Amino acid sequence: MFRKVLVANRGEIAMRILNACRELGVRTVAVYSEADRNALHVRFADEAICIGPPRAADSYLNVPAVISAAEIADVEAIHPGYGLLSENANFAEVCRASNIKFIGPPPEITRLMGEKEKARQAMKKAKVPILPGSDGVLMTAEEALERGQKVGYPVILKAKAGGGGRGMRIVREPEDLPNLFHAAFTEAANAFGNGELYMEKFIENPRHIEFQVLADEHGNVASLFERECSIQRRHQKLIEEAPSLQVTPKLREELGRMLCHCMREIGYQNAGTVEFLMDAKHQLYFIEMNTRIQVEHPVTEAVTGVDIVKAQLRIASGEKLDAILPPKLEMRGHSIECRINAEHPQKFTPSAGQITAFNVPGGNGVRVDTAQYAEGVIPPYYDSLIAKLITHGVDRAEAIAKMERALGQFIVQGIETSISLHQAIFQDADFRAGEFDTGFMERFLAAQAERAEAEKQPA
Ligand code: MV4
Repeated sequence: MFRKVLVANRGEIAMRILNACRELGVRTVAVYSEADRNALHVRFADEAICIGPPRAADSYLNVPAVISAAEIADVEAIHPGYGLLSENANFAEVCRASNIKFIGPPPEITRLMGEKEKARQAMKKAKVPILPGSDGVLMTAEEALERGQKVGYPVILKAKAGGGGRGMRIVREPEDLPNLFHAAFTEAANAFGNGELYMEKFIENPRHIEFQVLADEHGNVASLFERECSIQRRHQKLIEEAPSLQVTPKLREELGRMLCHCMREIGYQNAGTVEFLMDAKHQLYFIEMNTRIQVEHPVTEAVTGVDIVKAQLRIASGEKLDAILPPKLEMRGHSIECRINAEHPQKFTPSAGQITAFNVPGGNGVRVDTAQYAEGVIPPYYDSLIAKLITHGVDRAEAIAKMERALGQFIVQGIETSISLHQAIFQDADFRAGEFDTGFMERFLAAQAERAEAEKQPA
């Protein structure tokens, strides 16, 4: 195991990684921006180094600053967490050149998966189902029209360098394609410095289901099964759960086997998440792969009993999966996660500032991952996630009951949070029945707004 690791992140995930290191007997180094001087990850690391001004671009994303801190502190490895530098292949390359182990896959894999159309073709080659679409990027609108004719409308244009929804356009009629092609190209070129597009058949209101994989550096791969992530708004997930009610034991087994084979073929290493869309016929189609630890990893930890962050550290230090994982991986019970954001519960505008009261729920089957505390301050510079509330029950009904109980005991004053939004979602009959897709939040919010309007003006 490593002697000393630098955590190149902040907030709850920095605390999560520090905790894993501490339990493994690994010394830790935090890095922080000037806005995070009083942050918990600074307090609980063995050492902490300020790497720059508040804006992430000037600190947490500043590769020379992070690498300098790693060299000064003499660490053996860097854990990037999620977001920030976690899927930056150039950063992973600089780590390699500096003789620092990047805790994640090799840069070549990160680069492959970052080029969404190449990832698609790699998965296709390994016999993982993909949606009908283009083979490679589409250079012109004419080429896209030709391909659209073959695929059949509606289709979706996606940015090769994209992900997370930017640079995407749904095309319902061939007449609309030329304009939408140019709009998507321009948006992608501005956002990613690369406008190249590819095409897929468009699935109306799909479910979003992802598989967690772990791969060691000796060619062994394991599937830690799936997570259901359809409750999202504008590509920001709000609630995740494991298992998915839509995935049968047979499908779980088949896809897990397929992914293990595929990841071995690609040479994948460390933790990864393979994202799928599920259509109305319950078919799963690969859309993209995330080469990092994910926000929602705790629901998988709850149902499998595997500490995924510790597994990442052990894999990166050369251990084999059979030494890390139990002999037989199984899912036990049901787990749900609510992302608690510092934002207005209906308008979704960010809410930075000073916390004045903070009560965190606990008890059997309740986990809270947070780096916030009473009298803490939420700086305006970073993402709005302030806590993750995770419950684990013998079944989904118990996980829901624990969540409702815990949401009622989660008190955050001084700023606005999404706690009341979660409470409303947990009242929803379709949500409770497990009947939802990626269109759920839009319908839910429209119905909520309509009810609020009706209350204002009684007929
Ligand atoms: C799609 C799709 C329908 N058909 N691709 C949005 C983010 C990006 N990761 C992929 N996304 C989608 N790709 C095809 N061929 C619908 C979405 C989509 C979506 C996907 C997952 C979770 C939430 C979503 C919300 C809207 C659209």
